[in-house]
Amino acid sequence: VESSIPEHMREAWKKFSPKGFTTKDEFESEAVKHIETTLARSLFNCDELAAYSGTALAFRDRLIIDWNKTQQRQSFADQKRLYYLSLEFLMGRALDNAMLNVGLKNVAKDGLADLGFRIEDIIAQEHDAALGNGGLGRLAACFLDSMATLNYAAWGYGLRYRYGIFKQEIQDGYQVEIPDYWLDFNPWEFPRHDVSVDVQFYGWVNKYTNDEGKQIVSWQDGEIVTATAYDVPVPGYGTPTVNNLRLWSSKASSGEFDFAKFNSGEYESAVADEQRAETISAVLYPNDNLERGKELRLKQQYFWCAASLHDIVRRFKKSKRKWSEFSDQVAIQLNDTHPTLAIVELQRILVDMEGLGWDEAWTIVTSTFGYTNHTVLPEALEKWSVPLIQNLLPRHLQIIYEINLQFLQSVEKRFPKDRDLLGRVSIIEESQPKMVRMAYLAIIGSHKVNGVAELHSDLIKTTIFKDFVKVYGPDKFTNVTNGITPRRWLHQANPRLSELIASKIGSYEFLKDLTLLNKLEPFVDDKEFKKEWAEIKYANKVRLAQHIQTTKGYSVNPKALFDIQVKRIHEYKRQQLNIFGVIHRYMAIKSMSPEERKKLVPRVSVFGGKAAPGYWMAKTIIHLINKVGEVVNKDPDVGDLLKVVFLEDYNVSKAEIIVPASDISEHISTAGTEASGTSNMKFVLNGGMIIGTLDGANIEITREIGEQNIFLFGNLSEDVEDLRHHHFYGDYKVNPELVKVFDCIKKGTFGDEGAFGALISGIVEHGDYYLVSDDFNSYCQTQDLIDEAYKDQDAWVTKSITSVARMGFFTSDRCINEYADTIWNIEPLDVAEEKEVRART
Ligand code: GL2
Repeated sequence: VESSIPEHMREAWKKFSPKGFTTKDEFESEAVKHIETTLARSLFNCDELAAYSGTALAFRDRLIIDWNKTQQRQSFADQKRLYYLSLEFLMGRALDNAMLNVGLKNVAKDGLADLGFRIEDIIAQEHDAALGNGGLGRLAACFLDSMATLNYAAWGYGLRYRYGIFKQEIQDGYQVEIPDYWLDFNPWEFPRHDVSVDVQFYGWVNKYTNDEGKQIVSWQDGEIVTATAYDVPVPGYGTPTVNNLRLWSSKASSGEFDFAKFNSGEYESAVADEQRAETISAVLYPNDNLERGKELRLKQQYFWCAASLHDIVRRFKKSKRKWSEFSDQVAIQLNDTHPTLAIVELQRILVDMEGLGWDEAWTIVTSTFGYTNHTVLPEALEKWSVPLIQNLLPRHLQIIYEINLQFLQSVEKRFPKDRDLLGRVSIIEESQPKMVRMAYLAIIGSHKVNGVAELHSDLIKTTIFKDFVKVYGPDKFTNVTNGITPRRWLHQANPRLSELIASKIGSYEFLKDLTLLNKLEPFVDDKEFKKEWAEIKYANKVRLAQHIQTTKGYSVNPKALFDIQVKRIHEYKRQQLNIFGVIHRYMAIKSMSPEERKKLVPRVSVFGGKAAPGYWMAKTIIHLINKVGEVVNKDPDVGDLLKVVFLEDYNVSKAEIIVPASDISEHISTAGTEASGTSNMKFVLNGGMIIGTLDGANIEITREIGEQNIFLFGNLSEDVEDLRHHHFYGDYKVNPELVKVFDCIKKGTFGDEGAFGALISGIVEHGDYYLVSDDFNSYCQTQDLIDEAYKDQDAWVTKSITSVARMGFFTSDRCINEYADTIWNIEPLDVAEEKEVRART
């Protein structure tokens, strides 16, 4: 690594290079300096937003110092790096996280108090960075946190959307989408105008033999769009490592913004070109577990893959190593199939641009990539039409066909008698039009394929990728069960619980080694400890009740059992099962005598989550929940016994308030449909119980915390197929209790019954694909068991503590170490020396 500053002048640099604040006074001085100079505000017009900005800029400076050093250290170390390619990074807010990770939150708290502000109010000023839909995007954010905390040299690569996931409002019970323009003031990104890549689209392929007799392939003409890098620092917890998340933004290339056009009076068309280019990174597609095959989405994917790959290759070439060493220096993980074109792009770079032979290049490619599958739902498996790719990426289509040809030839050789196999594993689906199956391309181009929970990883081997297990053998397929970062999801979201745990087990080390939570088990009978544990849960419920009061305008009783289901709204996640259960409960309460009602456990049913704007059934579910709430919440027969709350605009920062406040949370997907789920882990880690099906990571949570500490119900995944078959061909009858619920809806109890017709007919007439009726009985019975269990608060708290003590496995640190060992083959960097230097200065 070379420096542009001559040796003898470096002393001046060293003398003046900033150290970053550590004391309260230093923090105040930095914050005030930023408020007065960077923001040009004064003591007389400093509102909370300005105070947030000043605080964020002060912390940003602090992070940058460590960030620069980390990047230098990683360059010097010259070790293998991991690149995590994800179209989604659901980061949430950065300030609180930065404060906790550098260990200076209390300093900031006291400093802000001196300046006249409450730290909570300042933190709340920040706009969420909501560049993701749900679990998949949040997983990527947790992974970045763990990679930095564990000192891995790892970068994230994504898109800098101008609009993140839409904001949700509820109007008259319906979801309304509002654009999320989040970049007004974002102190956490650094535009790198000097780091850009020109990305090509359309055009045609010219193949010819040059004078030396070599086959040359060149992709010509078309349209060029420039990718500009925006870097976001990712601090680790309790370590000097600050990694980099690089997000690409699109703009017309200077060549493209055609000055000739401009001068000849075609101003409008020149500006239109410019806008067309900017459109590529303009908006996050708001679908979760659904692919729609839109050209702009394909453009996004290629734009981001091409920019990232060229950036990675550029960095590798600086090292002057041989190409054969590429995969010793570079590991690339594909977060779902969205970045699959990266495989094709690397092959293109190596063969067309760097002149490597096909086989040599392909060996490099396949030893570089790993692919994570996140779903078995057929509607979510990406396929792109051949004509679309042909038009947008003509050279890539040729390469895909060549990859497929070579692959199929090798399969044919090994399985000469199995003719059907070739059609089944072909990357090209012989439909009208032909389609490219991206998951197949991802498998063929990677050295490892992993699922995200044990059941899911088994299912992909026996269902959607069965034939590939035959071709490659089982070892190519592996499991890495998802995890969550305990820094954000315990320490930041639930500081009092984190403090109580630390006081019991002697330190905050558990935030870096979550298995240390098991030291809590000896205290399950400690009266004082249990009392404090219960008090903290109660305080968190009071906090959520206040949030409900301010956002919804009515009060709920914090002593009631809080039953929470927050996640994307999806038929397979079965919020409809939950709300039908709520109606069932409502009808039961209505039919009870006052004496009977006195024995009931009061309940607050909380829902939250966004529906994809085009997902009409999911929107109908939201509508029903809101209409049930309107009726139940003002029914004098019910009073405090049941409240139904739909919280608008569920996002990461709201989750930080909601998750610590649950008594019970619901993870009730049809068995075999939820690949993992990660909010289940967050709720249990915060001392909540869960009601769930034997699906995704619920199964492993059960194994870890014990069957007596979880409320399981419903059919098993191995029975789902038969049940579905029976719905169509057997003497299928809808559960009679559920029929009563439907009758109640049809009577117009919750307003216009026609509005909910499709929800009912989906179950009664169209085969009940998600098995709501099959699971309804066992769901309701389990809810009754929960009521009973909740009456014994002492036993409940015991379950809560025991469960938390056994949650060590579900940290994302464990995931990242597993990926590092079994897929990426990377080692953490030693930062001991750096830590010492920090401690001394
Ligand atoms: C998902 C799965 O649905 C979810 O179960 C899993 O926890 C996450 C992370 O692995 O991935 N797959 C997917 O397409 N989305 C998810 O949240 N959107």
